[in-house]
Amino acid sequence: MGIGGDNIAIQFNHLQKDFGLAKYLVTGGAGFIGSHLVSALNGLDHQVIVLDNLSSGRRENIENWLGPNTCLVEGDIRDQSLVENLLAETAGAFHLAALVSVPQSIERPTESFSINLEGTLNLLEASRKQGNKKIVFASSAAVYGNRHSYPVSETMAGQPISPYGLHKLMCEQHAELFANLYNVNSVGMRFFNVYGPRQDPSSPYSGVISIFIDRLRRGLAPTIYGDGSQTRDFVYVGDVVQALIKAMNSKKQGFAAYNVGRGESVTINMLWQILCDVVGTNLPAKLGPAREGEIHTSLANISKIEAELGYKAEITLQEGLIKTYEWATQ
Ligand code: UD2
Repeated sequence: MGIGGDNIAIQFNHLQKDFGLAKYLVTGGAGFIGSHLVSALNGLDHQVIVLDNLSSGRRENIENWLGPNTCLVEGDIRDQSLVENLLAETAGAFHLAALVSVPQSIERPTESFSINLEGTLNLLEASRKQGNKKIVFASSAAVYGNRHSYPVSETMAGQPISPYGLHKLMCEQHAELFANLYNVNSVGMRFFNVYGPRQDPSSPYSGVISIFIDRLRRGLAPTIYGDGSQTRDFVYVGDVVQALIKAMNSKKQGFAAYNVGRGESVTINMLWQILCDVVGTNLPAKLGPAREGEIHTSLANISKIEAELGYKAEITLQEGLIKTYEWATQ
């Protein structure tokens, strides 16, 4: 698989207006979503400092952009003085470094607390000390938990059912408190199921699309957990990058949370069928036991982010699957 994804930067040239040229900190910038953001920021002529401990991120993901405008600092988001020093050099931070897996957070709840919550607090605190630099951070659909009605809207109270969801909700609550007490402006981006080129399929916790595409490449049947009737709202990584940049660009004061999805619900059975159609195969999937602690339904109401940030999910699931499959097989 190649690095790919340069076309994503081209997609964002229209965002240059009003954004101004600046230097940004991107934590988790060598990871899947972070590396696409770094590419887009480079395409917009911004300077970027990437902070990544390379635990799941990879240097190769951003190799193409390292140079005079972009540097990689290997370090931990929990290192307060490092975070403060790096934020001091920038106009604001995109905070994507996290322990991102729901099942892993169930196995290692204290580690999730430490990385996801303490890491975010470090940045909020650094911002407070430095005259309130804007923080746009990755939150999650996991803050909602299982609900009785869908789609979910930002006005619904959080009812997380995993440590990961709880810790992301606590990040948002701290961010709101920092806005009220210290005027730190921040935005929590509630990512739904993000997919696209460079998503690593190698762990059992990897995103389902990366795993399914990997199986297809190797002519192997995937395992669908449960009966496959569970649904997800899949959003292409390019659309997520658009949302992140628009959030940084927004003039809104205080704290805001936004759903970042497509607003479309797809069952895992349908997802496999669409992928088989894209590839032109007819491989039946195996069924395995349902995963513990996971939500059954996920669907975002995206009217708030559309109205307030001008976000539009541009890439259909089929288009995104084609792009991702092409990248995986190049
Ligand atoms: C996603 C996010 C997670 C969190 C959560 C919020 C990813 C990788 N994870 O978790 O960080 O934000 O949403 O709700 O995006 N599945 C299979 N077979 C496989 C792998 C997965 O059937 O080989 C199913 C799985 O049981 C689930 C669905 O596919 O129903 C999506 O799984 P996932 O791991 O891609 O993402 P999810 O929704 O658990």
